[in-house]
Amino acid sequence: MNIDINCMFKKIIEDIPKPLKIVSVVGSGLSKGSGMPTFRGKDGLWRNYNAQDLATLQAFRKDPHLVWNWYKWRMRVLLSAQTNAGHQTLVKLEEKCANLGIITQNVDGLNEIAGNDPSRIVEIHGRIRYARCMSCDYITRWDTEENIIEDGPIPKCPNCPNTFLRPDVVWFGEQLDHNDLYKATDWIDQCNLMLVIGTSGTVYPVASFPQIAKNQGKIVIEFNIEPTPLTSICDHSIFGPCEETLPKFLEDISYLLT
Ligand code: BV8
Ligand code: ZN
Repeated sequence: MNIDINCMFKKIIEDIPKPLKIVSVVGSGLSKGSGMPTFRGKDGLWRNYNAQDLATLQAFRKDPHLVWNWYKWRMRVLLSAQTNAGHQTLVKLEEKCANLGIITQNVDGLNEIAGNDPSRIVEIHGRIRYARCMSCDYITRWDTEENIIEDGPIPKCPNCPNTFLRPDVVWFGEQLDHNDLYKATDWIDQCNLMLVIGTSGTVYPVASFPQIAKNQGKIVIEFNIEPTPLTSICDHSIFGPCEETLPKFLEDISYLLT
């Protein structure tokens, strides 16, 4: 993959105040290289259901078995997934003291598994490996082999009789965690460079983060395989699979890193 980092891009990077303080806004495209399905691409479909129609409290209430089967399918894919060079690049940025934080829409936990400091990751749409009760504050890991068998039992709360647990994620129509939002917006305020990686820029409020960074005069660089609604906002877009473009980007800016 020959990514010609043109002189305009080099100028953009060189004009950023040093040391680089990078906040990364991440979507399912970062984990695509690890075999995880994206949400909206053709692989986002499961049994011909649209992910968006399953990731709601209404869908869960209507058919908890169907929604749990979807999560069990994703968990089975995830249990055999490895982190990819895109994840590892974000770890290297942290090792070079350039990573302020990662705001990820992904629920797969792969940034922490790759080696990023959990305190530098906001899983703003939740965590697929955990399940929580809808009546009390019970929460537990559920990603065990027996729990991910399709059409198997749905995890139940030990404290609340006959109460199903739900995946510990934020569904459409649900509020994001205020602490997560606070931490994410604080990193945007502090950063001098935002990387927007593998996201279609269609889910709010995360899709508004690049515009917020631009309004604050920050540099925003997009990594995607194709243009998105965010492309016109970004100072630069590097097109290609991010598991290839991110390592090349790190190579090209390494002279700027401590
Ligand atoms: C909320 C967890 C208050 C579950 C998910 C305005 C303001 C606020 C809210 C709204 C608003 N307008 C509408 C809303 C409501 C809604 C929303 O945004 N709807 C959209 C569809 C219009 N937002 C909410 O409900 C949020 N809650 O704001 O509360 C509120 C409530 C109600 C009404 C108003 C306000 C909660 C949203 C969270 C939903 N939960 N996931 C789970 O995972 O099971 S969202 C889901 O989408 C995933 O988290 C996913 O990560 C995320 C975003 O999608 P992407 O990551 O971008 O993935 P996608 O497939 O779309 O794109 C992949 C991209 O990667 C593509 O661009 C592709 O080209 C690229 N790619 C592919 N391969 C590669 C690659 N790039 C690089 N390299 C590759 N190799
Ligand atoms: Zn309970």
